[in-house]
Amino acid sequence: ARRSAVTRAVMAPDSMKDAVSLDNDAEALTKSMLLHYQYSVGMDPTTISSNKRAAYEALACAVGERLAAKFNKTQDHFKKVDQKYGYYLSAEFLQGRALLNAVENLELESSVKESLAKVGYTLEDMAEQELDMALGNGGLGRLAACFLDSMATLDLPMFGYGIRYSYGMFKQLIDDGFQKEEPDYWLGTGNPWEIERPSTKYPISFGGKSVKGVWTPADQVYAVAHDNPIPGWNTDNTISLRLWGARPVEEFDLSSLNSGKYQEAFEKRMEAETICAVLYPDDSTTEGKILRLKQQYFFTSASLQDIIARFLEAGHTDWDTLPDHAAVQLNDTHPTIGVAELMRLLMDDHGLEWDQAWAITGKVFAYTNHTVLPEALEKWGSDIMEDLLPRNFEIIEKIDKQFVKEMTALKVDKKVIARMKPIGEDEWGKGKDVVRMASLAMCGAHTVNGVAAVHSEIIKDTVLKDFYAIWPEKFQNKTNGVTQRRWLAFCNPELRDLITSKLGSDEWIGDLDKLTGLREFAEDPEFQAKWREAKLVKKQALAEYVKETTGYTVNPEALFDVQVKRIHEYKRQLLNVMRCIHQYSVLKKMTPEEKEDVVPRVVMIGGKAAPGYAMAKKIIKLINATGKLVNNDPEIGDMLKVIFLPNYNVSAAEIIIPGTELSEQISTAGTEASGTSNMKFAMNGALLVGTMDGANIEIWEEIGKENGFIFGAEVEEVDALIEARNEFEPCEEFQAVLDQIEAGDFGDVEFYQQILDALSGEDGAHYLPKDFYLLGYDFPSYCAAQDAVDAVYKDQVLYCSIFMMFGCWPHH
Ligand code: B1N
Repeated sequence: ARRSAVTRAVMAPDSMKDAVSLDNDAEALTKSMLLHYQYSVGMDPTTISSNKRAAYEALACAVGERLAAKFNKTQDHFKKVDQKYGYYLSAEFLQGRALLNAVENLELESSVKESLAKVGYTLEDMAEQELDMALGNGGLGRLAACFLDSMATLDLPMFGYGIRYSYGMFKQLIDDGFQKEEPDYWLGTGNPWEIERPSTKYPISFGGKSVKGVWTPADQVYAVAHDNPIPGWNTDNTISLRLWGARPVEEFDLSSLNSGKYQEAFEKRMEAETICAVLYPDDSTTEGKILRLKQQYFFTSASLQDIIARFLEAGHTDWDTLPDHAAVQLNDTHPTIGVAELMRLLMDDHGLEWDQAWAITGKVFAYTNHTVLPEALEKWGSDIMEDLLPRNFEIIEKIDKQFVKEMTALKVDKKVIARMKPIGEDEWGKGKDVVRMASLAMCGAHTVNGVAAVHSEIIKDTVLKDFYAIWPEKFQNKTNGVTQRRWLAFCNPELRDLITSKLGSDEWIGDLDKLTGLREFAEDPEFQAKWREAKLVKKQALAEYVKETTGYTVNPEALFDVQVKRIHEYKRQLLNVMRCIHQYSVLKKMTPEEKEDVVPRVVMIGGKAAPGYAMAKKIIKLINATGKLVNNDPEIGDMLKVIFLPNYNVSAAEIIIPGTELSEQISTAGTEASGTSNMKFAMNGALLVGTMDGANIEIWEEIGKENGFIFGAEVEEVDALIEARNEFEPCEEFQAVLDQIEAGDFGDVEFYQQILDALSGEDGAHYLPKDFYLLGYDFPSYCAAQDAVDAVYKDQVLYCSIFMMFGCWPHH
């Protein structure tokens, strides 16, 4: 909907021409907003105070043109200095909302508030109008979004490249305790932040045949660029998240329209639009759907063509210098088809020979691994790959042959080569040949990294073990990080202002290590009191949010205990709710005197289940059923509340995380690659109860293990414990919870049978070995860790000083 400032200057009457200013003061901003209200949104100016949505759009345009100005300046600068660009290729970017982030980074807060006051709105009114840009599933997509923020703030010349999905992550509704999914047509109301570039487009081909390296495709679409400017903090540097949308090459077939065949006429158009229609809602699992491979190839090919165009446009002619001008980071294997695609572009479009192209390719790509779960490792049937991308498949076959030759020369065992090579037998797929994307990434990239120290070690012993044996020098660690702009400074201004006043400057917003300066105040009673005040404000806001979204009233004085993340067996929301059920029984048996001593607690669990993940959906139902039983029991009152937070997403997280006092990071050791909400909670002063897994370990290294609530089996013990599962007897309390579920306390026993089978059934009753995630083994130490939390919470001085230690966790 946005017109540029220039267009408006031309369109505006003479008297208004001087009004087109991109200054940041309230007067200039108000003028921009009012002009956009009339000319971009197309509304009668007298209606602005009664049309919130249109006012938001006008404000977004006014802020957006200021972003665009900085973006243009940045691109200009990058071109002049001809630096090396970094490119982050990701099938997911979980951006959330843009308005507040832009307003804060552009330092427009006071002007915007003043402008809005004139038309009767608050900044919150406007923020609430914006739909989340939910083009991601969870941690992996949000990591990509946090990286963009960091790259912009660190003045780096970078681009994010992804897909402009029309439908983002589904909306989760809770109906009688069950998850219901609704499509998220976020583009339906328009996206005022994006700049569409119809002339920046590349052809993307599919199907057909490749004969002797000459590809005759069956279909073609265009990938069209849409830039989403990403501002940095305390800098003018503004980079782009460039998302590709699909357009038909020919608009529609006029001859079939003329002969009355409307459907045929628009078929190609529909086909093109389908590619970018919807984000696959699987987190840490993959479904081998052709459309997903199409999506991956579509955005990867477009991005690589764009990268090459930029290289050529800068006047470079020596292809060997491409790696000096472009570094491409592969966010998991989702863009890994890029290895074959860059080879294809260099050879078929630009005339390079294989060896030269291969040397360049290896220097351009780096690969990040995000999971060790076998169900998430991408494999495509060779037949599917060959049908959809015949020329790329030919190239992969040659990479495969070259790899075998190289390994044979290194005297690697034949069996080992067979399980490593890019094309090989699928161990689950009845001997069918598949393309193994992680193997292709290992061959085509110069480095691979895990996302937390422990995870980077685990991949060396498990999924990438064979590659570690031959290419140890390729292995690195890059522990994940989060942006303290969105996750502390902007979503928790109360705490931000307190920290800034104590440190005497807001430099920590650009350099989190500066937070260590808070350590000396950890036991300062005045600071603790202010800290508690700030926390209470956020707890009240969270309590209101709970009321609005669930109808439950919770006491802001209780301990707020939160687990928010995708629902997955390995993340063990089930362990959490089982402890709640156990705790309920404990409370029911208490004498009135004992009850006096209880630390009241609100346990909140939120997250989406992949629509096809039956077990995860049953866990959601069990949490809701537990809430229904516990929350309505007058004997329990405020002592315990169990709440399921519906439709967890980025904007909900911005309310939930600041209001949390205890964060649950309780995955089975060795399963959560990193986790990133653990860092966001820590920055907002929450205690952490968790296992020695992912980035939890590094957080505890910083703050001292004595300040952690650590429980459960450690990575080294897990395999042996799973092995010994049939000899293991869980404790009475654990068994009692299972008995309660079996007794029907939470509804239909048959419905929960799968949960009972997974935990206690014989091997074979479930798709994984009995209690594969060690809930029974970890249950007693989990309960003990929770009791330790209660003890600390009672001693508010100790609790506050530990809070402060968490705030001091430096960022990597
Ligand atoms: O990536 C995050 C980590 O912090 C989490 O621990 C990890 O679980 C997450 C296939 C995935 N790993 N794999 C995925 C997502 C979508 C998909 O289709 C796999 N997500 C993670 C950031 O490093």
